Amino acid sequence: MKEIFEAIKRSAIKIKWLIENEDTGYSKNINSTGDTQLKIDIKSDLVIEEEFRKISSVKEIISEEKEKKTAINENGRYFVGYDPLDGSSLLDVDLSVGSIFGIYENGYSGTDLKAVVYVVYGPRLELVIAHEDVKLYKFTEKGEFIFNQVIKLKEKGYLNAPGSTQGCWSKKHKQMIDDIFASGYRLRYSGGMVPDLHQILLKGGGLFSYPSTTDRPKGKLRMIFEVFPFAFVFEKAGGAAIDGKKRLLDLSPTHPHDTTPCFFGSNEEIKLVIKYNE
Ligand code: AFP
Repeated sequence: MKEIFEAIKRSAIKIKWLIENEDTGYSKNINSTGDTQLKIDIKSDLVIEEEFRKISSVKEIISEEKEKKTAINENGRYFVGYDPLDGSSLLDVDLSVGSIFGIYENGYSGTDLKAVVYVVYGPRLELVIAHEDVKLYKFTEKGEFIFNQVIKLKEKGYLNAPGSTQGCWSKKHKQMIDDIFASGYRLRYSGGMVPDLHQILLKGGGLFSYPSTTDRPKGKLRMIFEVFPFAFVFEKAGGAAIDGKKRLLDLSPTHPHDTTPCFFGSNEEIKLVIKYNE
């Protein structure tokens, strides 16, 4: 596992360099989810694959940018599902973006997840490892990631990050979001899952939601690359993550790019989501 964390750290430093120096324009390719790939999405994906090819413990990888799984090392133990550059459409306006890595064993169900790493490319380069607990590391002038703090959610927060557009929400979901704001929560939503969830985690709690919508009944966010990894992080940090009713980590995808509605938060906010979905 340690060599996977180290490979991700090396990738993060290289991707940060790409973000600061490379063209953030579109390529001619369309990925499996139907998004036109940015040139930097493709380059970041290659950086990560190259680093995983150097180590022995990775058996297989599946990237958000690729349709199919890629075999790495027959004798490897872990399967890594990753989104090389999540929220990359925010790069042209210079907002924070991130990379997400789910480290699985045996397969790609929520219960196969053994550890998670995510990287935040913001004004600073930060990396979070969720294994036994959730640890934040900051990249320093020494050229390495230094441990900063253990991330622990409070029972209740004050931030609300509601995804998608209101016009596509169900009446029930709109009512819940309205009630949350009426009870004093503040809106914090950049459109980048990594920085939006990182903010909730570091500010003690709140709710991030991407529900079933009229245009996307199964939600937008992908189980293997986005949803399971953050569900794991939130649970390890003392919070919870559900699809509206069920625990997200109890779900299994039937296709690598399957999506699901998702709600991540501290315990009080998730209890509220359950109440509204009864
Ligand atoms: P992009 O990778 O296309 O920028 O999408 C980012 C993302 O998958 C995730 O990071 C955000 O939380 C979510 O989309 C935002 O979606 P909405 O704009 O529909 O709220």
